[in-house]
Amino acid sequence: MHFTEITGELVESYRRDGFVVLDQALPPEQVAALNTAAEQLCRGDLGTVEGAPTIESSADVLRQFLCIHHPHKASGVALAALHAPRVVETLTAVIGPNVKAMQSMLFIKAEGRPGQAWHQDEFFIPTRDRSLTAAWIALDDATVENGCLWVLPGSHRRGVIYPDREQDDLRFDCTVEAFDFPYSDDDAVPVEVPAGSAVIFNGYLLHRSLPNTGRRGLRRALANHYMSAESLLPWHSVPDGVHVAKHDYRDIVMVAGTDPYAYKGIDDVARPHSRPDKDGGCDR
Ligand SMILES: O=C(O)CCC(=O)C(=O)O
Repeated sequence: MHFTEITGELVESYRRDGFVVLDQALPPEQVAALNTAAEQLCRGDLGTVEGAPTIESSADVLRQFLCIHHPHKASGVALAALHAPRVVETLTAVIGPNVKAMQSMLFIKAEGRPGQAWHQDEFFIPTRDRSLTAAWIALDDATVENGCLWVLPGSHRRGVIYPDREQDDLRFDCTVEAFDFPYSDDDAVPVEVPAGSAVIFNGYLLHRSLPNTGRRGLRRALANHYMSAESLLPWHSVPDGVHVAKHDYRDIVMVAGTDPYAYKGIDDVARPHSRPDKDGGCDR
């Protein structure tokens, strides 16, 4: 459901469906500034983007990227977007008073570029209290044609992480796909949103996107990830039992309330990097 106000009904809808749309989450000027930053990042004007493709034509530089991870590490505009007031207000309503961010992803997705197969974000970013929440902000109008998000409403409610496997479906990039869940593609609903609106969704919600099949045009979006500041984040850690349980990823940005682990300090380890798609091979 779409909301313009942060109400009890929004929270109820989020708990039931696992997602809500917050309309006009960002003003048009901020969307325009983010699109300028996207161009600067792709051109290399904001520093190195690891794994960036070799630029073949400076006119079409954006089209050569599918997604840049951690743009907030290079762009002040992307960093400011983590704090977007209406998004943060929604996050505190659905997560709690203390909220931290640990990741941003800037999708460029030009015509012909692939989507992401069914997945749950908590599979990749495992919080300890299931509080992972995405704010996926459309920077262009997102439509079925240009590859908007699709969701399986209510699929977060079991609190189960479904199995994942490699896939070679050309509609999707290199990311693994979730499978063996009790839903079919017929249960999926597209989430078409205008530029500036945010899809706020639960880390256990099954979602995917399809390729941009538009004739010409980008489908840009900024996906920011947040969680409760009370939970440790055993992310990017070596899987060796006890140490995983204690590990706490600290390259975070507090966006609301207080950080109970402030005494640990903040790390600065994440760097902007380009996500491979099948055009460039899936080696990581
Ligand atoms: O923007 C897209 O095409 C996919 C985004 C997505 O799957 C995600 O943010 O987890």
